Parts: sequence; structure tokens; C-alpha cells
Amino acid sequence: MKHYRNYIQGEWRESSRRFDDHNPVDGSVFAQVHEASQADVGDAIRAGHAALAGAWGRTTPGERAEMLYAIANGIDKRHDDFLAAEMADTGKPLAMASTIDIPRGAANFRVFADLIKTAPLDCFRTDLPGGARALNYTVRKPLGVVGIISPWNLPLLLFTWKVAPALACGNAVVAKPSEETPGTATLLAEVMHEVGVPAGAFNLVHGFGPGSAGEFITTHPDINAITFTGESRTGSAIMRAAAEGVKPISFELGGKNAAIIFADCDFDRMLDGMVRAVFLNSGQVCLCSERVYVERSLYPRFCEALAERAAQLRLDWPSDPATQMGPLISAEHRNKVLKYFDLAREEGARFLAGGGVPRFGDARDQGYWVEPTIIAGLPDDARCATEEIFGPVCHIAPFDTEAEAIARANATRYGLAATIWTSNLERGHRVAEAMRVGLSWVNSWFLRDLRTPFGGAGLSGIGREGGQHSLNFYSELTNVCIQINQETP
Ligand code: NAD
Ligand code: 6OD
Repeated sequence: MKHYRNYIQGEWRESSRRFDDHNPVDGSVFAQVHEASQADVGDAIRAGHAALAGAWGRTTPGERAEMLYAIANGIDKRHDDFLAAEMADTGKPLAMASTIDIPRGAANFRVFADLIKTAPLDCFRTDLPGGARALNYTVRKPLGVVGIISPWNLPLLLFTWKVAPALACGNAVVAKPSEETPGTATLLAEVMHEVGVPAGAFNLVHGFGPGSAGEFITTHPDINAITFTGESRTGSAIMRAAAEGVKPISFELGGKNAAIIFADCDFDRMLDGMVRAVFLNSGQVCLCSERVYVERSLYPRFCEALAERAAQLRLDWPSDPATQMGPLISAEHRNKVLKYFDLAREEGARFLAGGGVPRFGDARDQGYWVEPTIIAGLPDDARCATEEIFGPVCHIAPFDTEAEAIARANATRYGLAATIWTSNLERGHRVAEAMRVGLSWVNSWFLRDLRTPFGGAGLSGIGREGGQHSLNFYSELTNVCIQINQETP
């Protein structure tokens, strides 16, 4: 049995309170997770402040960049360990974890190392009408100790997406991975230790949200900022906690993302893209398309083709390179998704594919699998067409005009991502801009450049991370104004 411990002030810390880590493939317990106490979280935050007052607080951007490159190399060196931990925690296929999650874990450190070395700062020469002259320039400083709370769906990718820029900007962090996926974050702490990240700069605490490490971080008076990825409802709870100290927050939250497919699209390319947009990671990517609007003339062909592709997806053991889809993360989450399937039936949906639980006749029958599922026939205001399900499922509906498709796609309180498929370049630009979302893809989906802004509108988040946007969130900027003559301003 593995043990996942907390990492506080450069040391591993055990806890007498432990919880089980399940493998979603077959429900087996393979690790014990040491739950951090309130005192542990307080120690981690104190360790962060001590690091900032010490050698870590005196590092230059260039020195921190070198450390981030070393961390990225450390992840690469232990690629197979990270891969095994990711697959054990999530059950996701090797084909995905080895090409997306683990390489992105390392890439996040490289990208922010590159960026911090060349981060531009403002500089203005000011000439007032009365003759006073000044030089203004901006200084970038860390915010302090940043609380990082991340979800289970892309555990290493999303954890490092916040840890890397926070450290690049010179902050100390107290980071909590999801209780469902403690493995890769623990390996990352090992890498931090191996490459000599100063004690207290990176602290890892394990546990749950309310009444546990998540709440202990967000309510602690000495946490200077909070960055969170997870459900919109959890975001509301964290926002209330952050209000107490008027803490800066950055939120990447849920979505009910639309795909708009025009009849003039390249059908085969679109179909491959939509199989990915609906079923990648069993639909457990915040960017997945759960609402698919298809131009009426293409609707029957698309429904048939997507249903056929869904039925062909290979659900198998994660270590098999041919596996295309794994289980859901937990029994609880599977129950939630299956309840939405029941609700869809009650709401009058037609199931074009799936809708149930696959049977394997082996240990996987104890796991948390559901079939790739496609539904149709619901009104736009049905619960299954408005609430985030976060499973391998989409609802397909026909539309007649571009304006109608835009209006229906935007008729949601969420606003994370959209994907638009068309061969008409002008229309692609027009519709992409009209989407009330943080991310619009045209003829692609989840194609990422880490320098671009990432985040959502409405219930999907607050703020943007990525590239300079991350550096700005994780920094306190001080403007220095020096008068360079004697005139009264
Ligand atoms: P979640 O909100 O249940 O949990 C996320 C994290 O918050 C976990 O570490 C959890 O322990 C912690 N937490 C829960 N309650 C808390 C509280 N009251 N105080 C402090 N911490 C608390 O989300 P999840 O189920 O892990 O992830 C799935 C959700 O995340 C989906 O809604 C998905 O859309 C969203 N998500 C969004 C993005 C994005 O970039 N917008 C990315 C990935 C996932
Ligand atoms: O690619 C990223 O940087 C990112 N934040 C992806 C989020 C995916 C949500 O599940």
C-alpha cells in the first residue's frame, strides 16, 4: 500500500487521519492519503512566509527560472512514475496521460520559466503641462503565500498550471490537490525536494474541502491570495472565505460548453474533433462540448456518425495503448452522471448511443464506468441541456440560422468554451467572436498555446490565467514614479 504524505517546510509529514485512494478502474484501494490537520496547514503557511523572508524571497527571476527548468527536467526523468500515478488515480488511458497530462506538467514549468525571464514591465516618461517631468516604472513583486486548490480531472496539468507561475513570480505556495488524485502532486513534491527548491517555498497538503485542508487554506488569515479550479458552487464558497481578508482570487470553474456545426464544415475532420470534444477523459474536461448544435441539413448524418463512433470507442484497461476511454473518477461521480441519464429519460430524451453501464465480466465491473452516451430531443431549457454533467455525454439539437445558433449557444449562465466548425472563414471569425466565452475554437478543440489567456465568463470563472495573465495575477505590481526636475507638479 502506498502512502501519500504532506510536504511542509521541506519535510514529509504524516497524519494519523488517513483516507483511501481508489483506483476508478476496479474500485480497489491502492494508497492511504495522510489528511493535513488545521495545525499542519497553519505550519505550511508559516513555512511559506519564512521562505519569503529568507533565501527564497531574495531569488532573482533568472534563478527562479533555472529552478523551474530543473523541476521540468525532474518530471521528465520520472515520466513513468508520474504516468503510473496519474493512471492509478484517474483510470485515464495511457494514450492520453502520456501525451497530454504528464508532458503538460513539465511544459507548464518551462513556459513560465521562459516568460518570467523576459516579462515586460511598464515604463512611462511623463511630461505634465506645467513642466514637471517624471519617470514611471513598474516593479513586480510576489503576492506572498498563495493558496492553490485544484480538481481531479487533469490533476498534474491543472496543479502545475498554478504552481509554476506562482513560483516563477517568487511566491511561496500551499497547494492542495483533489482528495481523489493525490498521487502526481506528491511525486511533484519529491521532485521539488530532489532539485533543491528551498524549504517552505512549496508546501503540499492533502485533504478535502469543507472542514478539511481546502477550507483551512481559504480561511487562513495569512494566505495572501487564492487560486482555484473546480466547480462553480465550490467557487462561491471560496469567494465567501476570500471576502474576509479581501484576498485576490482567480477562479477557473465549470462549463456547459456549446459546439456549433455548420453544414459547410469538413465533415470527417469535424467528426474526429467532436469525438474528442465530447469523450476525451470520459467527458471530464471542463472544456468538453455537452451541447452540440448542428445545422439542420447535416443533423441526421451527424447524429448517426457520432453515435457510431461512440459505440466503437474502446473502453479498456488504462495501460493498454489502444484504450480510448476510461472510467469516471469515483462511484459518487458516476451516480451523479447516471442520475442525469435517468433525468434525460424523464425529460423525454432519445438515446442515440449508450445511456448505461458497460459490463466487462472482470474486476472492472467494480469500477466506475459508464457508456459513451449521446442524447437528443430535449428542449434547450431541460436540466440535462443546461446543467454541467461532466461525463461522456452530449445532447445534439438542430438549428436553422447562424443567429439562432449563436443565441442558443449563449443562452447559459456558464461561459467557458465554444467550438465552431465551418469552412467559411468569415463566419468562423464572426461566430467565434460572438460567443460569450473565454475560449472560442474554430475547426479545433483544446488546442492550447500556454501564452494565451485562459478562463471563463459568467459562472465559468473570474480572471484569466496563462502567459502574462498568470504573471499579472501572481504578482503585486508597484509603480515607482521619480520626478526628474524641480517643477511643481
Ligand atoms: P470541486 O469543486 O468539487 O473540487 C475542487 C477542489 O476544491 C478539490 O481540491 C476540493 O477538495 C476542493 N474543495 C471543495 N470544496 C471546498 C471548499 N469549500 N473550500 C476549499 N476547497 C474546497 O471540483 P472537482 O469535482 O474536483 O472538479 C470538477 C469541476 O471542476 C467541474 O465543474 C469542472 O468543470 C471544473 N473544472 C474547471 C476547469 C477550468 O479551467 N475552468 C478545469 C478543470 C475542472
Ligand atoms: O490547458 C489548460 O491550461 C487548462 N487550464 C485546461 C483546463 C481543462 C479543464 O478541465
